[in-house]
Amino acid sequence: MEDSNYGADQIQVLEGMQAIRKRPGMYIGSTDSRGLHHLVYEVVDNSIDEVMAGFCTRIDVTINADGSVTVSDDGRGIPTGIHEKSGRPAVELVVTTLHAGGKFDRKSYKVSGGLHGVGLSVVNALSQYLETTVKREGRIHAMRCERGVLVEPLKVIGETSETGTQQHFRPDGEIFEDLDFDADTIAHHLQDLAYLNKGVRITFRDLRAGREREDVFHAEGGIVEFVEHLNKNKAAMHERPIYLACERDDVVVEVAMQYTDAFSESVFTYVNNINTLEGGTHLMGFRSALTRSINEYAKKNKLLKDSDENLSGDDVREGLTAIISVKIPEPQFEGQTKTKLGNSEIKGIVDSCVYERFNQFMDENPRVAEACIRRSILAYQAREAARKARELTRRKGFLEGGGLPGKLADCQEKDPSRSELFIVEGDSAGGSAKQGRNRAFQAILPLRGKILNVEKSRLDKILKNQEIRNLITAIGAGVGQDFDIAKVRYHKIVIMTDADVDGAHISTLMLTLFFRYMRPLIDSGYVYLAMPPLYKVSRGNKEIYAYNEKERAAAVETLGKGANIQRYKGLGEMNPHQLWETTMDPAQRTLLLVAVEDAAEADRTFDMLMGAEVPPRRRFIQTHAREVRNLDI
Ligand code: 0RA
Repeated sequence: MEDSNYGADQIQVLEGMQAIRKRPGMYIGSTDSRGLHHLVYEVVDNSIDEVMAGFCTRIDVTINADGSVTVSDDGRGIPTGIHEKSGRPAVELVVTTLHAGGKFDRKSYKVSGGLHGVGLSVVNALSQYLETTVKREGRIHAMRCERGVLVEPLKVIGETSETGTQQHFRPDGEIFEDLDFDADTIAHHLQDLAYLNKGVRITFRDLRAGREREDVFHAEGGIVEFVEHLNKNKAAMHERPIYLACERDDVVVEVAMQYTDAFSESVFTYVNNINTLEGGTHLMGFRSALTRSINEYAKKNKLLKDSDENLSGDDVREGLTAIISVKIPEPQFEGQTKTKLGNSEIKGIVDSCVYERFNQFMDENPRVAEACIRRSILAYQAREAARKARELTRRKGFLEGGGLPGKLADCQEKDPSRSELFIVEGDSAGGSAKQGRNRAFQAILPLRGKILNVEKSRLDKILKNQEIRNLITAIGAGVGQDFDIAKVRYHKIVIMTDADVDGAHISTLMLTLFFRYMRPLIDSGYVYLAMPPLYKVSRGNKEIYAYNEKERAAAVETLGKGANIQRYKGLGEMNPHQLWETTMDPAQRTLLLVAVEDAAEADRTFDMLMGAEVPPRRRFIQTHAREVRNLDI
C-alpha cells in the first residue's frame, strides 16, 4: 500500500463529496421531492444492473419505520477485494468516489447522461448516513459513511453462504427540503421496473406507522404484461399483445403492442429502463416501421381497396397501446428533461428490427394482422370525416380567434405570460368570479353543466359541443393536430370547480380534454386547479378559511370554544370578495400545478376515469382530486 497516495486520494474524495453537496441539482436535478425519490431510484438502478447482467433475481425496497430506506438484492455483491492502486476495498471506492466507467463497473447497459447513472457516491454524499453490507465469498462485510465521508471502513462482521448487496441510507435533511417519501410514487416506479425486467421479483414495504403496506412486483411476461395492464380498462381488438424482439449491434430491442377500440394512442418508450417521455430516435424507428409494415401488408392482401390510399402514421397508431424498450450501450439523452434519446444509429436499428419481426408476425398470424389493419382503416375513415368537419368549422371561422365567445369576460392584459384564465363551473359562480376578479389580468369563462366526455368521442363530435368550442376559442391555439402552443392566450389556465364529486368530475373531464387534445398546455405547465377553501371557521368578527381537515382543527383551536364552522359546498356560497380572497388572489391563493409525472400511468388513469368501466371511477375522483398539492395525473 502506498501511504502517500492514500492521503492524496482521500483529499480528492472529500473534495468530490463536497462538490456534490454544494451543487446537488447538477447530479439529481433538484432537492425537492423529486430529487429525494431520485436517490432511491439510483440505488435500485444499481441492483437492476445486476439483474440485467443475469445474476440477481430479487430486490427488496423498504421504507423503514424511521423514514430511512433499505435496498437489498441477491446479486453477486459489490467486490470487496483490495484495489491495487489505492490499496482499498473496491466497494469503498464505488461508494465514495464519483466515477463513471472504469475498473469495477460491470459490463452493462449504462444509464449515462441525464440524471441517471450518477452512481452510489452521489446518494452517499447526499445522505446523513449510508451503510453498505455485502455478502460475498462466504463473509458478510459492512461499512458506514456519513455525508459521504467514510467513518467505518469495510470490515468482516460475520459469515454467510449467500451473496448480495444491501444499502441502508437516510437522505440528508440539510440537503433536501422534505424527507417524506411517497409510497405510491416509489411503488409505481418499481412496478415499471418489474415489467421492464421480466422475472425479477421486487418487494416493496412501507413500515412507517399508519402507512404500512407491502407490494410484490413480478412479471414473468415482462412488457407483454405491461401492455395488458395498460389495457385493463380498454377493449382489445385481438386477444394477446404482439411481442417482437431482436438484438443487433449490441442493441436489444423489445416491443409489445396491442390494438384497442380507444381513440388515442398510448405508446411508451424506455431506454435502459428509463422512461423516455420526450421520445427520440427509437420511437421514430418504431413509427416508421409500423406505418410501412401495415401499409404493405394491407396492399398485398387487398385490404385497402384503392391502391393509391395510404394509411397515415396517425391511422396506424390510433387505439394502439405499445411499450418499446431498448437497451443500448452508450445512450445519449437530450431534450428539456433529458428524456429524449439522441443516438442517430438507433432509428435504423429499431426500424429494421420492427419491420422484419412484425412482417414475419403478420405472415404467421393473418387473423391478428387483419384485426390490426381493420382498426387502422377505421381510423383512416373517421379521420377523413373529422377533417371534413374541421374544414367546415374552420370556414365558419369559429377557431380563428376573431370572435371570442360571448360568455368570456376577458382581461385587459394582452401578454399571455401575464394573463390568467379561470374556467368556472356554473353560471352563478362564474358571475361571482367576474365581479371578484382583478380584470387587469384575470379572464373568466363560465362553463355550464358537464362538458362532453372526450374520451368516448371523436374529434368531429367533440367540435360540435358548444362549451368545448368556447374553451378552444378562448384559449386561442386550436385543437388536436392543429394545436399551436405559441398562440395560447393565457399561460395560467385555472380550473375552478366546486369541492364535491360533480366538481371533481368536471375537472377530470377538462383535464382529459387538455391531455388528449391540447397536451402541450400540460407539458408547458400552464394548467392549474384552483383550491377553494372547504370551511370558514368564525367567531365574533374573526374568520379563518380552512383548506383541509387539519387546518379546520387548527382554526377551531385558535378561535376557541364556540367557533362556528361553515362548510362550503360550492363556489356559489362565497360572495365575490370571498372568492377573490380565498381562491383567486395571487398573494393568498393556492394553485395545484397539473403535471404528467408518469405518462403511462396517467393514460391508464384517464381510461379508468373516462372509459367504459364505471365503478372504479368515483372512488378515484373522490379520494385523489383534492388531497394533493402538486397534482400528478
Ligand atoms: C461490480 C462487479 C460485480 C458486481 C457488482 C459491481 C455489483 C454492484 C451492485 C450494486 C448493487 N448491487 C450490486 N451487485 C453487484 C461483479 C463481481 C464479480 O465478478 O463477482
